[in-house]
Amino acid sequence: FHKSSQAEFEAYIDAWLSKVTRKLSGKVLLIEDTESTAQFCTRIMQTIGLAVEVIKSGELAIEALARRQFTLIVTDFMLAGIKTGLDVIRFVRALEGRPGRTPILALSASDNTARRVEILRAGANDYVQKPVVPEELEVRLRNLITLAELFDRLETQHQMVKDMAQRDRLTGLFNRHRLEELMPELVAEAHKSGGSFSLVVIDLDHFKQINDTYGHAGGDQVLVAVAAALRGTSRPQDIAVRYGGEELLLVLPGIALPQASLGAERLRRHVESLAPDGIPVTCSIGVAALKPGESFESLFKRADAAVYEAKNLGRNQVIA
Ligand code: GH3
Ligand code: MG
Ligand code: MG
Ligand code: MG
Ligand code: MG
Repeated sequence: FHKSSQAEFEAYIDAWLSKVTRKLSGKVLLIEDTESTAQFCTRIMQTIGLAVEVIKSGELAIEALARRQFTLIVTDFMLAGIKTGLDVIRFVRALEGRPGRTPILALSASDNTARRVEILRAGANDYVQKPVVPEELEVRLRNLITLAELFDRLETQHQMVKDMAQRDRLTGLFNRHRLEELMPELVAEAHKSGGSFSLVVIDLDHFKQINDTYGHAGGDQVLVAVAAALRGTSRPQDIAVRYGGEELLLVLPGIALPQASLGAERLRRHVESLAPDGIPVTCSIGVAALKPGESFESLFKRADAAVYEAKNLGRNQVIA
């Protein structure tokens, strides 16, 4: 094709384009110093839907790759300048770690097996022998992009699973497991900085009665509404947790006891005014602030004891 006439090439591309089933999308960085090869490969890649940026030297490619993300990298071995395609591959893989996110397709002019092995070992995912045959370039690009898409989807799902494992399904608040994961570091930080640190424990009043009167679904609605109220009053650095059935908790880094008590009282009044689905609900709240050297367990015991006291004093109140 390199030697055939432009008209023949156009006809070939047209015929081939009509056979391409799924167009790809994304931006390719093509690192190629030979003008004719660069143009040829660009044309093929654009035909299957890819945007292409051409860079002729390894030095400039490394500069671009340090600043920008590409869907895929296609690189020649010998380039304009001192750095080779191998240097570019090593740079990308050092930057991203292994296995890298960005697929790399190497172009090789020689049929030197040792060099191909070196390039693949450095982190290239595949290679195409020059002169480039359009169908081969297309199918190898397609495979690499499909794999990269699967990798992305896997990562998204992994993130979702991780997120689900640390949250309560009903309320979306963090669960007790996540609380236990977070507390040691946060408490140690508070001790180190000498900053304030408060804990608010909230227990819904007569919740069993709510369930008995309005059904389990009614009780669930109440929990969801109170959890939303909790989230609504908290800052980004606060940690709202569903600790148990109808026991919620708010960790307030940097907040001293008086301020935490005021916040708790505001929350208590807000819950009292909620009446989700017409269901009257109140809560009893215990507040405690971390003492020097105190463990989270000890802080929790004190806040929980305050809840117990609030219950004994008639419920729907804050004890600090
Ligand atoms: P008190 O004012 O002393 O706290 O009384 P209470 O009834 O709220 O406390 P108790 O601990 O006796 O009952 C808590 C109830 O919460 C019992 C349980 O069935 C209910 N519960 C726990 N988790 C859920 C849930 O996810 N949904 C619903 N609807 N109810 C729940
Ligand atoms: Mg070259
Ligand atoms: Mg109880
Ligand atoms: Mg209760
Ligand atoms: Mg309870």
